[in-house]
Amino acid sequence: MTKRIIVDPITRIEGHLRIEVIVDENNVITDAYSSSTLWRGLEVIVKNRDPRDVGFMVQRICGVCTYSHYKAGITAVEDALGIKIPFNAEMVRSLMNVSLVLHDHLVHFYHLHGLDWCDITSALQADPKKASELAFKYSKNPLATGADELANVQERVKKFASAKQGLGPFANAYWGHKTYRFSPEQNLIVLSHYLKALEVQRVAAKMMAIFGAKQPHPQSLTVGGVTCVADILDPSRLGDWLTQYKEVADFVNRAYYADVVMAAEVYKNEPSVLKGCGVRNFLCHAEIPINRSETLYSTGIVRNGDISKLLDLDENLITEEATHSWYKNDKPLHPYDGQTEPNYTGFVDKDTIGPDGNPIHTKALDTDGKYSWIKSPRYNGEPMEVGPLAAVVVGLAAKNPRITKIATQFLKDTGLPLEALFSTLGRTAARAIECKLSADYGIEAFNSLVENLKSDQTTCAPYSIDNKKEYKGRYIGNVPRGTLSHWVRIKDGVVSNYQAVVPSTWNAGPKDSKKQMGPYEASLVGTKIQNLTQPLEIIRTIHSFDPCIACAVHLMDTKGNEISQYKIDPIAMNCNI
Ligand code: NFE
Ligand code: MG
Repeated sequence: MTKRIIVDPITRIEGHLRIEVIVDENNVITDAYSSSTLWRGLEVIVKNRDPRDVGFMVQRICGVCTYSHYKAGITAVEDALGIKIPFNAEMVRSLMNVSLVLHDHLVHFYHLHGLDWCDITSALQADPKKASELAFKYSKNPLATGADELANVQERVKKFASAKQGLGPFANAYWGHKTYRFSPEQNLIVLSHYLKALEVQRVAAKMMAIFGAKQPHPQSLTVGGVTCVADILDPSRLGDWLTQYKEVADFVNRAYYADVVMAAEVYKNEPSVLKGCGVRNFLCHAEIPINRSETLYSTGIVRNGDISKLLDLDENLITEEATHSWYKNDKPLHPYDGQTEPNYTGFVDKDTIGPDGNPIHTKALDTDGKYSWIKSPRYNGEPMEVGPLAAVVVGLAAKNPRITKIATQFLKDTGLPLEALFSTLGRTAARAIECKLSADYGIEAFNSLVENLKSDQTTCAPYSIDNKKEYKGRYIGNVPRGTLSHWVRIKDGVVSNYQAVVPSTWNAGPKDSKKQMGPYEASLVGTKIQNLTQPLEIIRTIHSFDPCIACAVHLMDTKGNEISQYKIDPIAMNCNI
């Protein structure tokens, strides 16, 4: 009988993700299955709707990267109708994108992924003075790490720990796990930044609301341009964005980047985080224009981790298939012809050996059949990793000057070889590099906007829809979790087909008909788990992708049928909700 470890749900992510792995007698993962157990329905909902409404609806795919789907929906329709939006609108969209990237990556590193690297209970044993001095090793100008400030952080967390609810949001982690590597002082530095990041992320959210009217689910994009005209023409609103941008960028450079350099130093000797890159093909698409000719991100494909060769991205080679997904029609289809017809086949009974070594009878994924609500996107028949690591790898291959500068500096600051990027640790570092890209260079879009406003105040392009004509168009670009594309067909003035191929779909999708694993699955194979009842290594690697399962599935049961039951023990969770 095989030994099967099931982690369900993976917490500190968006949505519902289940991971099942098979381990050998040495507790090394030999096979892995990634499954979304959540079902939603946005591609179907926008059918037969006015294409001008699509952006507002598809942004409901997700509550995290709402702006990404909003912009994708609007831009796909603009592409279909042949609309070229004014430069001011392009730059304002970039400023909103910069705001999103800063917010999203900060929250992910500290509040979703941080506790995979940082042992909070150890921070309570630290000497604050020593920690304060140590912070200068990782930043010339460290943030939130004065000795008094750090002592105060310890006091706050000790109060938490001794209160009725125990460690509160920090409870139920894997404290004392042997693969935690930070010293007590290093843990205290990260903990102080964790708390500070709670304030800074609010500033980043406000940045989005300046031009978006609100966050999440901003409101100011429209087919043809943007509607936030009064904000663009008001110097005090522009000034607000700039002040907030500087505050967040400062945190990225003095805290986030410094903490990742520190993590690289101590974790470069931890074998379990130096694996975790099973699919070595990477796809990225240009995004965030900062002037009339340059974007922060580059377009292309890198195969087998070979950054000496940048391959052109041919959009015709993108497909999605459903061999192991709960949909009808298993065939790989290009998204313009994609289908989204559910075909739920459920779980199966399995005899297996559990983490404690005892035989168990359990419901498990039907791994020979269909086992996920996520489809399997492929490029030219191959799986691709998308996301910050892909952005950095493709950026280096494309000789993108800004990405190359930051990535080269990171390798210099840490003494790591390039190969180290192809790992769980590298993926987490790549996200910091990507965040720094927006923190250091997002200002260029701001300057381009201000300069252009001196002679041109246009914010929207006129257009018309001919109901007798058929249109098709797409958005393809890069959002915080990787390359996102939306594909629309318009007929009789309404949407006739809509498909979203989403970053977490690329990464979290199940095997395909050729048994090729997607990036989550492949990243786990070969990892040794120290303690099968505490599979921190699985969680760390999966978290390094920053999963968003709402995005990955973007379907829901419109009849309100029960899909599955979740039993949560509030006492075990140790929280007071
Ligand atoms: Ni729901 Fe998203 C991003 C998109 S998901 S967060 O970034 O698109 O992969
Ligand atoms: Mg889709």
